[in-house]
Amino acid sequence: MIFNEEYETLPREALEALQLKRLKQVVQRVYHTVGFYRRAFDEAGVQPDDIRTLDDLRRLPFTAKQDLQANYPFGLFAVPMSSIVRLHASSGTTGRATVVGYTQRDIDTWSELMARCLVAAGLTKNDILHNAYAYGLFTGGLGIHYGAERMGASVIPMSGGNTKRQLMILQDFGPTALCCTPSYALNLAEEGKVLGIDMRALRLRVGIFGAEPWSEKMRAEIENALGITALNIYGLSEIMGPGVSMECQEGRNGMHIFEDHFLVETINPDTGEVLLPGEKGEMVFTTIMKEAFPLIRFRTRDISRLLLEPCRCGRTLLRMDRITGRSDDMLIIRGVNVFPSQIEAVLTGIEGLEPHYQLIVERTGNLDTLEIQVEVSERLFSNADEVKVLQNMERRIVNDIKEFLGISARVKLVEPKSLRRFEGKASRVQDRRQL
Ligand code: DLL
Repeated sequence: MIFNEEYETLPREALEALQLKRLKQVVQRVYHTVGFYRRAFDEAGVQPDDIRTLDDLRRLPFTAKQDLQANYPFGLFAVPMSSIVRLHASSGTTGRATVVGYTQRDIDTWSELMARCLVAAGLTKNDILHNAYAYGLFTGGLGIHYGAERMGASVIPMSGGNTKRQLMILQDFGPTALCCTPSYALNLAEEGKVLGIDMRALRLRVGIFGAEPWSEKMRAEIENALGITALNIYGLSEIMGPGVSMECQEGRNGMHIFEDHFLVETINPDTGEVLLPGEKGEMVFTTIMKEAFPLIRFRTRDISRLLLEPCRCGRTLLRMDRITGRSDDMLIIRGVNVFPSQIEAVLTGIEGLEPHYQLIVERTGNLDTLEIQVEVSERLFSNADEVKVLQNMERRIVNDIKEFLGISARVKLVEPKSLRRFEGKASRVQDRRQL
């Protein structure tokens, strides 16, 4: 089934005509309402009237996450605050957080695109959807919730955490669809098994998983453990939240991008050069329908490629492959986006620590773990006959990391000068997860 038959199956020519019309409008609008874009376009020597074809998109400058941070919190909004009905933010409360706003029409659009995703996964009004994405500033919970209501499924607003309760609801309410991160799906399966629940015998038949990288191997594991079809959903707060692209149950290979709302380009992350369709690189999106927070050529830092073969589901929308990496150092730990620089900011704010640290990320069972190894200063170390001093310090770091970044870490204080030093670019992260 296709939620919006007309727009999801447009012939390429009609789609491109629509895209061009919408692109011209959004470029005019941001130029006249957002100081940042006016300056950026002027600097690049391009005016809204210069956009005559879709290829002219390339003449516009990129927008980076740093631009969002520099205009924190609302500086890039293209409408007055009175027109904003919802705010969300990407995870991380220090430095790197980005805030996004929606008008009522943006919420309606997002709900429709999420409804398209759920219908692409085979959901109908008769389905019950267990939504275990976190509700709150994170876009996952509410984004999926509104989409489910829009297409008419019964949504259970579980939110994240409390696995035992989740398992109880899964048994008692009999949901037919599950939304959460892929690692949490495996975690649910594992915990269920421990409690003696036959997870394959639940009514679940389909799962919609995303918000973190996963693999075909994980897909097979989840499908086997839960007896379901597992599909991939992609999105990011800046562009909208979940629902930028979604795998269909017929194709199960790559996610259809809602190109009537988002223009996609693939670029070489080092040079910014636009690559040919199908070549692997960094995905760049331009929103052509958003009112409150339009983004022109936003660099996602996500590495993927476009899949050009037509899909048997009948949608004409291009697909993108799984995300295979990032062109920056962002980590996603238990669904929370974390930059090493955010951890560094917390560590350097604590007296008695040296700016030498290592981050070790592993997956134990199905859960991500983060260990922070950090050197203590000579002074603290020589005063540290009392084990208590070091223990207190460790506890403080754990608390600060939890408070500022929302993630649980293990902290190991190490002797001064004991961690590896780097001659060139420091490589402070060891990501040992094998997905
Ligand atoms: O994770 C939105 C979302 C919610 C997507 C629920 C899917 C489901 P952010 O917190 O802003 O938004 O994080 C966005 O997560 O740039 C990718 O690096 C990563 N990501 C999202 N979906 C996938 C996926 C939400 N399917 C960042 N595969 C993005 C791999 C993904 N990585």
